[in-house]
Amino acid sequence: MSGTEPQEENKAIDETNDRKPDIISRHRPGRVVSHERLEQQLIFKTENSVELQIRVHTPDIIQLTYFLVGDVRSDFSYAINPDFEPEDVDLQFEEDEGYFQFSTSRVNGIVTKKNLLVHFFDSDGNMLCEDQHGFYRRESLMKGISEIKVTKQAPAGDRFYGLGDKAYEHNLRGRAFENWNTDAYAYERGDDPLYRSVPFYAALHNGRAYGIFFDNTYRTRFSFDRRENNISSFSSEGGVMNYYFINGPDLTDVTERYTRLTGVPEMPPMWALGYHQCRWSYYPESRVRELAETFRDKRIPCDAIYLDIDYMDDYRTFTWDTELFPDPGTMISDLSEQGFETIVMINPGVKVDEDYFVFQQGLENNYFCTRPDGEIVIAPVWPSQCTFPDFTHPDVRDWWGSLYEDLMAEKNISGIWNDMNEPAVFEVESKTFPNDIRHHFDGHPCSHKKAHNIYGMQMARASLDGMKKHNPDKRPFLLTRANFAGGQRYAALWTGDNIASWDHLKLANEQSLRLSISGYSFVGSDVGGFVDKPSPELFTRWLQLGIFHPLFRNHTMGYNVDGAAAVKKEEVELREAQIDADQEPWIFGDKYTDINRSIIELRYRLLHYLYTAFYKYVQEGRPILRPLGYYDQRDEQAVEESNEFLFGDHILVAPVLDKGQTEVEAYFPKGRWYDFRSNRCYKGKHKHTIPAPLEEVPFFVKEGTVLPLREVMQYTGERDPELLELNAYYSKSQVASQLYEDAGEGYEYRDGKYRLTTFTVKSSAERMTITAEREGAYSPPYPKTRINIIGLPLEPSAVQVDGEEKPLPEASRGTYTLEVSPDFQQLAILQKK
Ligand code: MIG
Repeated sequence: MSGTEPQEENKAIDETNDRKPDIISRHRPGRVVSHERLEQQLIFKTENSVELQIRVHTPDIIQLTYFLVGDVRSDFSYAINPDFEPEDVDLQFEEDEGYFQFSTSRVNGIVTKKNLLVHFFDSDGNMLCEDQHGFYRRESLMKGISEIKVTKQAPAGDRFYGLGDKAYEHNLRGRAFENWNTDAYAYERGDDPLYRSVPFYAALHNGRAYGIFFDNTYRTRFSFDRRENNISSFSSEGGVMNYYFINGPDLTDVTERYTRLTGVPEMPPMWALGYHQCRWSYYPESRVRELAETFRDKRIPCDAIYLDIDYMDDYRTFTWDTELFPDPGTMISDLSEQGFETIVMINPGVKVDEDYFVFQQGLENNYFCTRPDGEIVIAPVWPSQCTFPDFTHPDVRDWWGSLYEDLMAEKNISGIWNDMNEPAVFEVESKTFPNDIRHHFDGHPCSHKKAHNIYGMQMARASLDGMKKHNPDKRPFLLTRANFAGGQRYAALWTGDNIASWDHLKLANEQSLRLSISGYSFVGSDVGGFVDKPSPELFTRWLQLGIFHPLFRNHTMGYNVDGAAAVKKEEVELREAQIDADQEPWIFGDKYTDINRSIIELRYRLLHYLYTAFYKYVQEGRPILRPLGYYDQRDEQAVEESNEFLFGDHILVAPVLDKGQTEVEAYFPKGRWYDFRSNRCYKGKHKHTIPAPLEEVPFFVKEGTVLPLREVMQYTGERDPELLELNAYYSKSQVASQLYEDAGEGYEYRDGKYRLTTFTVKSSAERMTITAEREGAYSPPYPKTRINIIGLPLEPSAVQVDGEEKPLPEASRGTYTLEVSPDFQQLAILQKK
């Protein structure tokens, strides 16, 4: 009810009922009666006891917290990156007639004296974000806080992006959304909430962007002009109104600053960016081995194979079904010799079974979640009756981490997949825990209302810590389903139980882009769709999209149709049932197998580029995937475009997302873009019709880019590459691009064993030059570098590499190819005099 609440007296008695069932109080700030400044903090108090604290963390990041008497005052946050360091800011503060004014070098703010409204402007005085009614809170004696809320102006034309995982178009305007982690099996477009909560959005107002991060773990609601009254709001069912205003002016700046505040993961192992094969479920062992061999026989690159729930002994987490997998250690090491990493599922529900060590340990140490009166909560999930570790307790996380010892240290597992950690509960309408369950919350005890949305995140944290502890030299790969803002520090995400439909293909892209601009770049969808079986065409198009998503995993629910529990049938019968539901890249016949192979190979060609984009994400919080509006927010057509996207800083992807489509009407944003296939160059700020036959992937490289290409291998670590290939695309203006390399595994890069190359392409009427500046102590294994010079408008007479004249190569279809040393510093190609 944005902005429609009547201004009521505090502590009004609810008079609609004679029996006075409850005492309701509503609070809106009145007149400011005092103010105080403490270094980078400003404190305002109103006549009716509302207190606003403004803390300036950097010139662009400003935190606002509202308190009332009796509130728990704590800075504790799971979301904020523990390594985030506020800066010394030159904060100006002044009192004026009707308001107070504060400013950093980049943002101005005012606080009104009459009613504590807060408005933000950029340093040139342009309005960015204005409170409408500002802060509001409603509570009652019987129920406590039921709503805390801030309402802001959402002028016509303002657009809203982000919010983590919403199966919705980019611009969120016109709708309200909720954050409450939910097992959303077979969700459809528009369904809300989904598996994870990221109470962060970015807004675009008059070409300038700002962001709001509402750091509150309760069920939160965001409304973006839902009632067409030009008002936006964010609210929660409890806790404290505590939010961050994040300045732009570019949308990408907002994501980067938010990501700096909430953190990034470490560099993944290179193999984790390869192709992953999953299904529910591959078993028994012979089937897994057959799968691995088929990949190698058919020469389809693959780096990882997953074991879904059926590998466990009756769904007991941290156990093996020894009939299906008599010797997992040997199987895993054999797979690893063939170049496959094994990833296994671990769920939070612990089977109630007095003979089961995980249950016993949890019970003995009081590690399980309890109700207010102390009884352990028991609820049905896969193993039937389960108890649930309270991952918000540091001891419980340590213990959970210790359970990974056998998998990590003994069996040399490479990755873990945490599922069902919303937490999901079967058979109840809420699909999750009751609200009254107690949590430790790292020393700030609370109910499930507060801990629900971070439960999965804390499980992921415990898993990651355990993985690292028990195999410290190996980079961990962790995938989680539920998560919360900041959880990108711990795990990659997939978009959950999607459906093999064309609309879901589009959604997979929208969701991955949205997650990426919300701080989670390590994302992807179940390629091919989880529910139902894709047509060969849909599958191929999905692979073509998937090669641009950082997590590239094919997954399907297989023969577990209608969500029924997997029934372990006789082996023969089982295989028959499975075949019908197969979704491996070779099951659609030879024609498609060849196409699918070449698509996956293309992903392997792009791995250096993706790895470098990942490095930038880790260094700067730079999102790997961005909608076009995040590339040029001043370009209306780019802002309106919903399917095309930027993959890293230099590749534009125009995916095919419709059935039967063989062309794309692609909008090219500013700059000039080379078609990777034909090297044809397209002018930006225009629409072009692009050929897109089924076997081709239309994508475009920005002029001036030096695009690194890796050798195709059957898995990323198959051998040391012989060659680094570089496609250098001509540009009139000076353009820089980078290549980040390290061992792709282990931590030596932290001791300087990495190599960051900055390529600069420059051109004039006389020459095109490519310079390479390098830092770091890593020497890449390849002895050769091959440069393909593309798009050259000159008629060249000579080539110089590091000052030495080289024979001019023959051009092939306009491309000049040269071999140079991997340490070359400058290459110049000269115009004929
Ligand atoms: O209730 O482990 O989203 O990827 O294959 C279903 C079986 C449980 C849900 C996951 C899905 C996984 C499936 N799991």
